[in-house]
Amino acid sequence: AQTGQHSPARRGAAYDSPFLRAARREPVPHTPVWFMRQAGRSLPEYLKVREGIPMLESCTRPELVKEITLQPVRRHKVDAAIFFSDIVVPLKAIGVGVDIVPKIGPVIADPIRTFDDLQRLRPLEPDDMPYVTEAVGMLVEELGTTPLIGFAGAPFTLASYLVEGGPSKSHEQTKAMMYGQPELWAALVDRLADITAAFLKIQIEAGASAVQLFDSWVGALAPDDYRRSVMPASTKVFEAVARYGVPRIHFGVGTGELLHLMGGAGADVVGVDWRVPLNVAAERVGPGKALQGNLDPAVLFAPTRVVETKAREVLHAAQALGDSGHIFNLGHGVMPNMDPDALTRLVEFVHETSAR
Ligand code: 1CP
Repeated sequence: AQTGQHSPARRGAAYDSPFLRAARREPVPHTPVWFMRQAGRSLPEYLKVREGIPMLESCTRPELVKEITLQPVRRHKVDAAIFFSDIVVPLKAIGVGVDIVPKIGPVIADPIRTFDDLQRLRPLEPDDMPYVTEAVGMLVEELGTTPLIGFAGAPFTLASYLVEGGPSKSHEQTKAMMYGQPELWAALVDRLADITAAFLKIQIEAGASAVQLFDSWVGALAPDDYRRSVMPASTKVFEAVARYGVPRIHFGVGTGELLHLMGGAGADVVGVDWRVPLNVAAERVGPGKALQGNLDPAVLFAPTRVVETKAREVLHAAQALGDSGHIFNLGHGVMPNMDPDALTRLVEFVHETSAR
């Protein structure tokens, strides 16, 4: 009975786009490129439409979400759009007290520290976020052959915000729970896996043709701890969306030592930060997976010829993958003070240099 919903990507207008072809490791006319955090504060047109509207509220307004998601596609001619939302939107949708504070990031009113606190993490239902279904539907219609990437925060990264109460560099409370109360930790990340899987499903059912699971801060862990304490929950997320047949991308920062395990959790495409050259990453991840990355975002602050030299190095290292299987991106997100014109030029350069 589910067959009709199994593979929207197969039927979608974006199915043969360079981005989706590369994710499936099929031949491409040029290396596709998009940027993590391509929408947002680097764009004057974003700052204009967001004026006076708090971040989390903006995520609940479909017309606004559509406009912001399309802005970088129009401006930079990137090969994919990423849905404008945030990793904490599903938490807000189930009633967790969370706000996004300017210049700080997500702040949690009452951090999760005990088994009792877990009761606040109830399952996420599609009816909790009708605005997501509506915005994705409108976007897919408008984007035509350009794919829309849905996304979510992975259990570890969400747990870090929930346990710490906000952004953290050391993740000390999070690790204290993981090491000191393994049963509580396992229950926490398992609940988060269900919420994350539900958020991804809502986006896929509405028409997203790929998904990216952001485990931005998991590079803080050693491989054995990742394998024991994080991988089961991330695997659960990937398995929950496997039946849709849309490419699943997995990314984190500082994950050089974890790339093999992150691929093993069930990703079709492994995102790589700038610390590991793509030819080395290809060896670590092993055959059968595409790679995404990995120009150091800070390079964009250097002169154009330097950006081009470094971008060429990334394309060259990606040749280790063979003819396809590379999606060009930065090694982490676009920074708010980046010159958007430098990004537009980079897209053009990657397209021209990689044209087959
Ligand atoms: O008012 C604003 O403009 C706030 C800035 C902002 C924006 C534009 C936040 C707060 N979130 C977002 C949107 C967002 N968040 C997107 C869509 C935009 C796009 O990519 O084009 C995405 C994919 C995210 C995902 C996200 N949020 C991640 C994972 C990606 C990554 O960069 O590693 C993380 C860790 C967050 C948390 C978060 N939300 C906002 C900030 C500033 C942060 C990071 C805070 C921290 O350092 O811990």
